[in-house]
Amino acid sequence: MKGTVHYEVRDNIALMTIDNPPVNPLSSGVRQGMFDGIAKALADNQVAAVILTGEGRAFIAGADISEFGGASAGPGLHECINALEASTKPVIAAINGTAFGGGLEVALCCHYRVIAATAQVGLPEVKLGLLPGAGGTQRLPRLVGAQKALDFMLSGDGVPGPMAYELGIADELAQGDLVEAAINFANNIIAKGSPVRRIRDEDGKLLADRGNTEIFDQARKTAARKMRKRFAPEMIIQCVEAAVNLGDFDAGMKVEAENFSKCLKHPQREALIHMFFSEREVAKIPDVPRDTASQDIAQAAVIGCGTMGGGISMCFLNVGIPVTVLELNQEALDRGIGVIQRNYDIQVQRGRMSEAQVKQRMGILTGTTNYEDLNTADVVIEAIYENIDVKVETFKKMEAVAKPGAILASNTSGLDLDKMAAATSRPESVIGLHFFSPANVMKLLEVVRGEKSSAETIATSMKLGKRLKKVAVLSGNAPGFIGNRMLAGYTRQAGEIILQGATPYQVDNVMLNFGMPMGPFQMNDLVGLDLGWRARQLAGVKPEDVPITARVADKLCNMERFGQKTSRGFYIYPEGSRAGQADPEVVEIVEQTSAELGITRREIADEEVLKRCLYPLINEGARILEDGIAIRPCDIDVVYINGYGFPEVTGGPMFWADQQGLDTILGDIKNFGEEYGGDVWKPAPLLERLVAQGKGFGSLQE
Ligand code: 3H9
Repeated sequence: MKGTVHYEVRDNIALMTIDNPPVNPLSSGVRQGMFDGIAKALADNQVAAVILTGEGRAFIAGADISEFGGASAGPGLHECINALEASTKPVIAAINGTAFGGGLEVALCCHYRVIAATAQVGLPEVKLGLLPGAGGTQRLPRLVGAQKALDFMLSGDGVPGPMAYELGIADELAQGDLVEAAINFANNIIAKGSPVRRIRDEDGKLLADRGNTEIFDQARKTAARKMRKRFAPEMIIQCVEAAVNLGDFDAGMKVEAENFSKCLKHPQREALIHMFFSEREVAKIPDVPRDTASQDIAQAAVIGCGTMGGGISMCFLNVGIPVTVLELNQEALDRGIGVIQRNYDIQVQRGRMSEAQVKQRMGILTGTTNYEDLNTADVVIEAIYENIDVKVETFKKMEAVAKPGAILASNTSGLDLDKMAAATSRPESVIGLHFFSPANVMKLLEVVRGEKSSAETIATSMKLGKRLKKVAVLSGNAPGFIGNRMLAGYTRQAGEIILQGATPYQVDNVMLNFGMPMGPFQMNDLVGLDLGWRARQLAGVKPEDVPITARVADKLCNMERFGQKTSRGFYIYPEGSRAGQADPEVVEIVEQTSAELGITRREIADEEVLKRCLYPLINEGARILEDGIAIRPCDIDVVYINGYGFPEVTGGPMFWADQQGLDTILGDIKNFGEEYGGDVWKPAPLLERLVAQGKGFGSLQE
């Protein structure tokens, strides 16, 4: 059995301490320990009250997610919490740290809750494709009302101890030692002879909400907007509706159990739990053990204060790390710092930040035009434009001033890191830190290891990623790294499909329906069609040598339709709007381009569009694994979900591919190869091998 509960009696109080490191999930041993502990306390005449608390940084992190889908020993969670709630002696939860999911539900079964200011409570089940299935959907609305309970459960976000107290989730905010505060609280109850308080028996808040359908209509609208295509939110809303309308606790629990079971069986649940573990797995690097020494990053420097440099600087400022940002001249520096200030001001206007927080962040930002000023930074990141020669020169300048041992990093999105490392005499300190735009928003950080990057440099960079609140994934050094290398096939296919008969709007709609936040052409408009067009002009590429998949975009650029920035690209953007409208003129340009290329257009089914856009990702993903650029399939999934908007509910491209069946995908890839030819449809050897063995990508991680 996993985990345990320590039991001790202090005077007239039984103290039960959950011990299941690192975060005390409700594994079999914990459930057994709670079940036995409460029985023991009830049988002991000396005991007048029970306190339940957690060892270490968590109270209880929730149900043990790793037990889902398999058989588990010991009493069930419901048996345990029913025993706690039914106790005739008062049970007090002393919430010392994180009380999430089943953890908060256990606390809600206790008769009272005392919380530490540093603790956090939340019901994050929705993020795992689940609902609070241990009475949370029935007890929380009784405690705080349907509206607040829904906000809480649909966002899945935690709230700190003081807010939990304000909301009425906790009865006391502890000052000083938590267990002592809980003992005092218990003795007060005993002295007053207060009855045990069972939330299940309270219905005042529910009666106030009965008949108010507006709460649920609003919740459904919010869920449709913020959690598009998710199954669990509607299940949660139905449970709270049942709590409010049925009134009877056990009848509400029945609805909760039915809906929990539906969520548990849903493929989204499996995919989201795969993501939960994958985001933690990516931190594990076989040849860089967890105990590898790492450096403390107390100061950072960023070279370049354009879109990327400014965003990267904000990442550091947001977590309190002082930054020196360098630009070539004062004008560019002022402009860059002005943009950072404006971005923070917008946060204030939206109520997401206070003036004081902005002042604090701007107070630890220093601008310079002098490389010498970078000499105290523990990490120096270049974020200048993508040109290998300029980057090599920049690395020479960086190393000339950087202090010994400082990490020298490049934000390149695909250039050869080893060439930059070779320009320095300390290649062991060189690493790629590829942030995604907007850097202060996007969660992904691709950490690129060069041939000579030391274990210490890698360990420091991965830890830095976590500190910057990013999901850091290690990639090998090869063109495009993991993400952009895979993306190339996707965007090229989209370009080809429109020449063969689809419209850009059909392709975008197919990808939107799949769950992407935007389609490939909407993405092109956002990034700017002019980037590729200008690069081709600078390189002197003749019109006839422009890749056919870029021909339409180049024609649009010749008409000064660069995308969102000029209010016209593949779409038309009405004044101030980011929502584009389809444009018949673009369809004409596409059709005309097909004709020029001698391509006969035909109707292309949505299913073909989807397969042709997604399968190149999977085929290339297999090659990336084979080349050792990504460590595991789950690393690719984490990259695609956090950096490229791949829908989280699919579990990422490699997990999704396993769910579709690799044999079907390989068959389609071969068919597309026969029909369209090209390297993109040459099956990756790993894909063929896995199909021959009847295995999936997941088998590579077993
Ligand atoms: C639920 O409760 C359903 C019920 O309503 C109904 C049931 C009937 N189980 O994140 P960290 C592991 S659903 C198993 O790096 P942090 C994690 O994998 C659950 N393992 O630490 C990692 O392992 P490793 C609702 C878990 O301090 C290690 O613990 N609860 C669980 O950054 C450390 O984790 C949630 O959704 C778990 N529940 O963050 C909470 N939780 O070291 C999910 C963690 O081998 N957990 N592990 O890689 C979290 O949000 C964060 O882990 C937490 C700690 C905030 C608790």
